[in-house]
Amino acid sequence: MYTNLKRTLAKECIKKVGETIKVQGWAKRVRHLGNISFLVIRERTGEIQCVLEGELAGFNLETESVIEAIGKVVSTKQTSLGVELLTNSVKVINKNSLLPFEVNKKEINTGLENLLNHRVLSLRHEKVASIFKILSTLEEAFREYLTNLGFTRIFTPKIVSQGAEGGANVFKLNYLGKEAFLAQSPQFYKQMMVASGLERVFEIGSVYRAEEHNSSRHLNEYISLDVEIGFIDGFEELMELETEIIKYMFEKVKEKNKNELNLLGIEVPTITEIPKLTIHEAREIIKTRYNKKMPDGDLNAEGEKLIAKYIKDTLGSEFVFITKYPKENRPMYTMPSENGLTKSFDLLFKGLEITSGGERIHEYEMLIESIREKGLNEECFLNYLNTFKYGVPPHGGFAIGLERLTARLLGLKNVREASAFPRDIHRLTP
Ligand code: AMO
Repeated sequence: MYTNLKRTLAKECIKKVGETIKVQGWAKRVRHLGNISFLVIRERTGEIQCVLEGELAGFNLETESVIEAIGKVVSTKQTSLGVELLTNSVKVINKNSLLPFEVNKKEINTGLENLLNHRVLSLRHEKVASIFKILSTLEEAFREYLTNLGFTRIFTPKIVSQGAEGGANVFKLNYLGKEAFLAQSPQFYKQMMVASGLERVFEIGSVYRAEEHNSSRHLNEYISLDVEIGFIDGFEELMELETEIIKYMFEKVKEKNKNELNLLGIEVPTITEIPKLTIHEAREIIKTRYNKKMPDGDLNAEGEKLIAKYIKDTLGSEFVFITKYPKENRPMYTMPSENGLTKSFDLLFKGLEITSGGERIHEYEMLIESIREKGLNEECFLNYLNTFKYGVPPHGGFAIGLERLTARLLGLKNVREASAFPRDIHRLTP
């Protein structure tokens, strides 16, 4: 009799009072109270309570089984939807077997490794799923903001002949008998696309870093939100643009993810202006205030936390730009400035670097010199270098680590929590 009924989603039930509908989802919980039982079905738009009476009250099943119920929608004050289903029939579409941990309690009571080992199941928990709904909004807002400004979205190769960022953390692979690498960053290609005449480009894509250490901040594969712009007036312009992008991303999360933010108990910071310190100033503050020695020309993880605390205490900001790193601490493509420094910056959010960026060298001879100064072989960069023979405008850009941004915003202790299927020093599955 009901076989032709289309599925109704939980969020639509309120409009169907008095009608017979079909709902489908996962069985979250069944409570038996004598000759009446309450079955809660969870799906992507919410939860619907099904009232089972008479013979149906004895209905039993494993929670998390896939289930379908048909019945009449009635108003009630007992559920957050304001309705429940007086159930006529209920059937198990696909049975669940034993769960490795409970996903329907307020908190998941298991460690991160177990949670990642059983990722599909842990994502059934509302709080865990909320992380990825918010991450999705951040990505969408980034794309939307730049598209509205006339940027072109680009897609560049992830199999490359040369690492762009230098250092040892590059994955080698066998490319049909030739040595190749997984891209550490779309750096060279985004610059080449600016030079092509597109001028303003962005890319959202996976990048790969062979990180050998086990840390709460590093993934071996992460999503890089990359921006590159031609005809800039100076590297300050890049920080202004990034501030506006992050403001927009946060506003969108506030607007679209009220439920998720509520569940996670997160208040999204309101950004006005982001303070700036040179790396020299930041190091001085850490030395005089906290008596800590930092690595040359840089901050370590402890330094990033201390400077974030200082900025929060003195200026009330969760963000700070650290600028003008020495040449030795930045890649060969970075535009130098006075006294051996560079036109570069990092952005810290709640004590963690979420962005690097800066102005790039756009003159061929200067770039060759910079490559040589780093002790690198220009022969390895021929294709990239050739671009600079054809008239490249002053340009610059930056990259935001999407998982790091999400993890900081949501107060997650480990960046792996913001990656659905993280790749880390030990993990290649699921
Ligand atoms: P950088 O190497 O600093 O710069 O990376 C930019 C941002 O990417 C994120 N990130 C990571 N996230 C998770 N796990 C990792 N192992 C990891 N490594 C980096 C961080 C970091 O700030 N080409 C330049 C960017 C540019 O100048 O445009 C680059 O890739 O959030």
